[in-house]
Amino acid sequence: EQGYDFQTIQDRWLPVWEELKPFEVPVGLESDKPRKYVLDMFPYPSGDLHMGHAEAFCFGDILARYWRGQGHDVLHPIGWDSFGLPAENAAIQRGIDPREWTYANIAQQKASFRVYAPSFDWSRVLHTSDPEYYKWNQWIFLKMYEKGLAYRKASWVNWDPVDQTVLANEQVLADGTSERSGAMVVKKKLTQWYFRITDYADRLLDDLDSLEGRWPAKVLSMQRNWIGRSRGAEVEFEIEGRSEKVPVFTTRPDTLHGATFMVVAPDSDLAAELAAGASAPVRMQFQAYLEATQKQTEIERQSTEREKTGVFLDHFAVNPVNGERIPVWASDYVLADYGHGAIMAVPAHDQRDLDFALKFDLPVRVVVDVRDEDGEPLADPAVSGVATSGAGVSVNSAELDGLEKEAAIARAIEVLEERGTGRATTTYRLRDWLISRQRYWGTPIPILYAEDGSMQPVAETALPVQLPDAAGLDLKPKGSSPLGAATEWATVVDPETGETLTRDPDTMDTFVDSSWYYFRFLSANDPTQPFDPAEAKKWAPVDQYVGGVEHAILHLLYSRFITKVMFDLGYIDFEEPFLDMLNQGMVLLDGAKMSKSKGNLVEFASELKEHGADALRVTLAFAGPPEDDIDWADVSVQGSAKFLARAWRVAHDVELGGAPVGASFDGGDKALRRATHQLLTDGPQLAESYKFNVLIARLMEQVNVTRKAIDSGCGVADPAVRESAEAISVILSMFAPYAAEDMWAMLGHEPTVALVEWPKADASLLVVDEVLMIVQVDGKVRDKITVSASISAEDAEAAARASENAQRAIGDREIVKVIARAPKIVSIATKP
Ligand code: ANZ
Repeated sequence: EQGYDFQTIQDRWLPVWEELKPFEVPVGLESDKPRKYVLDMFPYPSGDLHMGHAEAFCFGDILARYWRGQGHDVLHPIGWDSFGLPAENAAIQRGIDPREWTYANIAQQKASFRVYAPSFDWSRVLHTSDPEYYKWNQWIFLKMYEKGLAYRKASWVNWDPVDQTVLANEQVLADGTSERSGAMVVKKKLTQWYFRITDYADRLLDDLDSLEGRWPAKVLSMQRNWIGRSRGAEVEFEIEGRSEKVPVFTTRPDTLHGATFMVVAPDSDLAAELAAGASAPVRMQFQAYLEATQKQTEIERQSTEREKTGVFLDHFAVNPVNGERIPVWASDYVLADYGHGAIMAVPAHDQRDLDFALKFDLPVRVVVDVRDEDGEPLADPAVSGVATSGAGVSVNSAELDGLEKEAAIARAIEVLEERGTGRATTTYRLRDWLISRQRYWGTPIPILYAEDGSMQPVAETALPVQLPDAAGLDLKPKGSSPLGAATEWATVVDPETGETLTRDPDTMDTFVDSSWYYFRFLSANDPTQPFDPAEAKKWAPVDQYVGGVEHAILHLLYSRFITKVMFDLGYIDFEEPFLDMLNQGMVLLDGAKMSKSKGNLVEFASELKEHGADALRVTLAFAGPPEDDIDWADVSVQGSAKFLARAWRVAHDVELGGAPVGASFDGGDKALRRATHQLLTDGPQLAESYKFNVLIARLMEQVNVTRKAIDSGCGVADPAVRESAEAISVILSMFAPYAAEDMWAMLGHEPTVALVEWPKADASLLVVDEVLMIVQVDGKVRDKITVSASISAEDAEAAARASENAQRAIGDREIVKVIARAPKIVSIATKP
């Protein structure tokens, strides 16, 4: 008989589980059990699984297994986010087909998962690069197009000059470089497809309230800031010589009387139009300035450190509240795609405007009397160089004079509305979602163009528009999609009209793929629809989502958006896709992020081989709260293995000499039973608040008390030992499925322990039947002694009299009276 050996145990149970398929939940399952949908953010097949995957999938699996143990049907699917640039770039570098590269990596990750053994339902596997999947991306696109939620527009985009592709704002790092290639991002004008996510800005913002306390606070605030709702007013300015009025967005309509010039974004259409009507030298100056602006990142443009620059556009606007002529400038601190791309500048009360006014010698007029805490007026901004941007009372502002900020804003809006020159409005930082990518390895956009440029959607019955073979295509980035060169693919003859049509050559942003994959899992193999609404009613939304905080903004925002679109289309009856979310920390080494380039990579595959799946999982879960980073240099996988061996030994001892399977636990050792039932009582609360490390510590304690009971207590034959061993096996299966299964078998049960419900905690066993009794001598507490809760008055008195501390306090005085209030207190009175 040999001892605990992870390899033997893995080899024993893996084939059994693969035969049993215990985690498959059939589509159409009818069951009275409550349900949970537990989902891990699906992996990107960039190579083999790494330690980050090991950690994230460990936590997701703990929760999936926990809910099964609580008697739930659990849907815990897995798939691959298998389209995207890295596959394509790697393929270009190695001269192989991105498809081959991708599916080889998927196969490798599947093989690693097989041994690591997360409790996935393998019957619902999906890969977003399969036509059976991306067909439905195209279907969603067509639905969005029908609803006016997908549209095309020409705009300045962030362009990665190395990867030769468009980047979302979020992919441009704070230093202006591309998150993908590290190159400085430039601006380029392109006509592309957008999803109208801005139509959903209010709902996306307001519905975050329902996730309060369920999503990490940090993620909620990142989502809120990203949407960036700003309430204010839209004010229309007339520009001399132009028939159309120009609207500006301001949060401070109360400062309108202090607007002494107007600034437009150099890269806006308005700036180009105004410059076109200016003198030749102004036109040239403007052109040069525009080019300089386009080299700046949005962050540089908004920096308050940079000296202000600009060009006077040779035009004047008219301030609608006082008829004053004010000059119109172009400056890069005004952004083209925020508000209306033009502002009314109020230098006295806005620092950017003041910096600009002082640089170009423009007038500064105070219209708000702002004071310090002592009630003293602040220094004149024109002199101090510091704008007074705080709240105060309006001055020099006609009908607003004497009003406090909020009242003044409200009154200013009323006045604007009365005169028809402005109105209350709300602006958002959120931009529409640019989904066109000029790359090969993605979902083709299902749109056809006629020779006259008009477009028509591909018929739903003609989906999927399949990606052509990569063979013969030059995938190297060159600013237009490689698909355009696939002439045979790109050219379509309309069967009805005989007209020659051309396919849109772009592919979709891969965030489209991941924005709805949690729906596809519900009907992963259904060729007739993206998902079955009846299945969604059963399982969705996702109860528990687990993944990295790096997806705090985009993926979650897009998923929330698509969910709301599905709701509006009538396919589902809920509006938020993910109810509870756990963001795991990172796995570090010596305090640093692991990476190949730094040479500090701990390879998941080699760790798995050396220590086995169970020890790795226990180590990851025991290292600390799951939200915290784990430093692999600080953990002890050996320690985890030792704990597993100790736990396993307990079951092994019961197998050899314990109470028989099915034996009644009544009458078993009380102290051990109490420990077991305390663990069963506390476990759920710990698991549901993600305190996996604490739960493992409790399991360790339980193994220790059980070992003591066997070796120097009630002995292995006591039924309480079997009860404890079974509880350990069931709870341990959340963390260490192999060891737990082996224990369960040694305890005489059939596989699999993963589907066994936790034993019910018996509250009556928790009643503590020992208490601390106080012993007083002449009114002073002299001792506290442990006695049975049901001790009699006589026994209590005897115990008190026997106390050494009490005897010392009594000395040689005579005891005159003893009052015993068992089991709480015994008071002894003496005669001095
Ligand atoms: C006049 C004014 C007076 C302003 C004042 C502020 C203080 P948030 O809060 O971020 O929404 N603004 C408007 N559109 C802009 C653009 N495209 N690029 C750069 N700045 C723009 O900021 C709104 C304020 O930012 C607006 O209110 C406008 O300046 C400026 F004492 O209007 B304000």
